[in-house]
Amino acid sequence: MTRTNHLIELEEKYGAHNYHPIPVVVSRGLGVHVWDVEGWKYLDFLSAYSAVNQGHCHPRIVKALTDQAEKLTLISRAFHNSELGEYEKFMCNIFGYDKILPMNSGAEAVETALKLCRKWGYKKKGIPQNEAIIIFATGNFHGRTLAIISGSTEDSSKNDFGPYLPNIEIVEYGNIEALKKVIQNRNVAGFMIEPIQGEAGIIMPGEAYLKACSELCKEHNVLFIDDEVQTGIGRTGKMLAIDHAGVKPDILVLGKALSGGVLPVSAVLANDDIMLCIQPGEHGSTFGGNPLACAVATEAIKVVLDEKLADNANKMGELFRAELKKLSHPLIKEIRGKGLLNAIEINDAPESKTAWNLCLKFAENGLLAKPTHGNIIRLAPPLVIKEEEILTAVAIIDKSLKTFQA
Ligand code: IF1
Repeated sequence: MTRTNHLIELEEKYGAHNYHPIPVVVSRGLGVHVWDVEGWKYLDFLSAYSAVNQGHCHPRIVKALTDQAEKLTLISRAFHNSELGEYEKFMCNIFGYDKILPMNSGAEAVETALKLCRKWGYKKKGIPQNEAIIIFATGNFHGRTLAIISGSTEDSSKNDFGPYLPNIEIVEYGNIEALKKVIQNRNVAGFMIEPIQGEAGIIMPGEAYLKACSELCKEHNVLFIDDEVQTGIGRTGKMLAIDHAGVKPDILVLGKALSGGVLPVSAVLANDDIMLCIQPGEHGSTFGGNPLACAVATEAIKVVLDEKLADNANKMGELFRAELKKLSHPLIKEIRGKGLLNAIEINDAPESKTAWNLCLKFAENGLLAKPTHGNIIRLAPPLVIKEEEILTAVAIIDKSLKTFQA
């Protein structure tokens, strides 16, 4: 039995069955590459769902981690810590907000944003107690907690996990008229949106839509909550995907690449009139704002800025899509994306195994990717990728597609 099979069997036997991974067991990573336990090398075109934007084991981020790990990792928020204040100042300056609230996972930060939005709704907007409404979009993905899945429109995320949180309205993503109708209700406190829907299959509603949403929110005194957990930190060619639309969200949610994929670090940013609605004792977490996370996140963001990774994502993304479009294989229905958040939509039914089988072929040929919604393959390498590696990836995709012609 191979080492790969042995390790997969262990997971199967002792781990919960809440995932169905591509059968590759990864044990090492550096930059855009990872290696499996058999020693095979791959280009990582998932980047841990855009958490590893800075590349695997970035030496500067790893150094920040190990340096801080030797000093202090966690003290809790019962006391101050030497790293937190500087980190908070740094983040507020970079993203242009008065305050930051540090959390750990993306879902926790989204939950925090929902709670903050409700608090603001009651304290500032004057919504009657327990009547605040939050609007979500169809096809959204904001995480796995109960509040969040209450706003989901995906059966697989939702079914058999009820009862759900009340006072959630759903509007069609990309349809401004739908939002216009629902936002009339004076009890609406917030509108939660991904500027590009990742899990839904890289769905891009366009900058005019996002701008119009933000204006509608302003007009109706509703908070525009921007979930940039997947699209943020340079991924789409700007620091935030919403920057393409020139929109400033009322509440900004960050996660994933905020730590370069080194440990779970997330954050919610807002100005004082919103953030100060939450007072001591009303929200928090044991690990949020821990000194290890602060040191790592500061370095992770500095790497994105120093290495101009957003610019590189923009350039490499253009090249990647242009090269992919030249392949014109009958299995390619559409190539789309922004920066290095891209997708190939496969010309076959979502129920078909074609995209999955193609990803197995990619792996055999040295590239890791995974389908979403059956027939969409997300292609999102670390932002440190170089031209030559983009061309290698396209060659692998081409070679793999060709085996499907026969
Ligand atoms: C998994 C998907 C991607 C997110 C946005 C919040 C969160 C996520 C926009 C929550 C998380 C995940 C979770 C991960 C796979 C990944 C994913 F396919 F599930 F939908 F990226 F597309 N907002 N996205 O995309 O962040 O709590 O996970 O830190 O395996 O569930 P988290």
